[in-house]
Amino acid sequence: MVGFRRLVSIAGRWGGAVRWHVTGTAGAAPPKRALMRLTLLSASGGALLGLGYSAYTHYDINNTQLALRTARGAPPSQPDYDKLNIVPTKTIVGSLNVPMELVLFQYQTCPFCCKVRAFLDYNGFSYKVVEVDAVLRQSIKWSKYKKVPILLVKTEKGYKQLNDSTVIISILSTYLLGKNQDLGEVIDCYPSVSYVDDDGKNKDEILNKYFLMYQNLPADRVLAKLSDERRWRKWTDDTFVHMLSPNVYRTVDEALQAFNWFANVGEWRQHFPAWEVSLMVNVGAYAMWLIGNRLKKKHNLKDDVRLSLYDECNQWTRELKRNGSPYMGGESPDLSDLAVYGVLSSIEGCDAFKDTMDHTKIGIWYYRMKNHVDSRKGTVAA
Ligand SMILES: N[C@@H](CCC(=O)N[C@@H](CS)C(=O)NCC(=O)O)C(=O)O
Repeated sequence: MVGFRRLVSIAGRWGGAVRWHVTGTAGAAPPKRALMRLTLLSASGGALLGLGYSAYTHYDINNTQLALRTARGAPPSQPDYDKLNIVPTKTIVGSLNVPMELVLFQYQTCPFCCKVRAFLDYNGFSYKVVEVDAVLRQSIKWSKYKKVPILLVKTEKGYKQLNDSTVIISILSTYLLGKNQDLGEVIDCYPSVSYVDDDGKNKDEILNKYFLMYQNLPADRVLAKLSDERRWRKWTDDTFVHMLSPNVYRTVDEALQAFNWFANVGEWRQHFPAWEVSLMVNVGAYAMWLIGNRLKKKHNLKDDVRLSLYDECNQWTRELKRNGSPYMGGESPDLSDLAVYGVLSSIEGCDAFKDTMDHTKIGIWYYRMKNHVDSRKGTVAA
């Protein structure tokens, strides 16, 4: 669920074309030692953030260092994480043994947060959850980044704040690929680049956010799989997720039903004052119905928005069939399976979800995924 306070601006931002330039401090020192051979694997560069970067098929070390300089040129000021008064609303216990403590700041039914939880649960991470109130957003007041999910990670070296679902998943996946890695060094592989968008606004973006970092170049067969995985992760963020709002908020009644479900699964009545819950449900539903209509046009959904949702689900299941395996990742889910599953799970209590299960074949894969995620099938033994 997207906090409605900012919805109009978010709607305006999503999918917008951007003009960009690299900013940074010239001559800043390159990283003392390369954590890894930063192999940004062969990419469909044109797809990368839609920045018109189609000429790139391979990123090399020089390119990456340019970006690293950018990130190091102007280090953002950090809040004093130790002084934050973090009051978790839930604790999830998995059996993955990693030397870090995680706190996820989230909205329970935000598709991006669901995507992160699907990843964390599947891999057996233990983590605390802070349910953020969508109106006042008190619990993330300390953060300059104002969206959820935010993952705060505490290691023996201190705190790291990870923003953006895709970034969180790529960083933790890269972390899991290596043994005894330093999280800070993994994070350094995902530098932020500043650019100015078409509206003249300053933006920060992590250009390689769909890439995992390997210490050794994987075999060609694996490279091809990784490229597919990135493509479908990106499709989830750029296309699939945009099917949700116009469908869930198709009518005022459906929007109200959705918000009541959000209130239940997010346990809003336990965590937030009654006035705020009532505001979120009633005003939120109405606002989202209006915005859902705008998003329908913006993302060129069909008149009957359900048909667009079914089309995208069918595209996914067709590809699974073509793959000839239960998951896009083969015999076990990969990050694209987790992304699509996570996003779709965010509307599980809505009519749109039920209709999708009735009118498409995605349910077979979906419930297989649910079983895997809920039983933490991806947990790697210590
Ligand atoms: N690209 C981000 C998008 C996150 C996002 O848009 N989150 C929404 C909630 S679904 C948000 O926090 N919006 C700001 C607000 O609610 O004020 C990600 O993948 O994490």
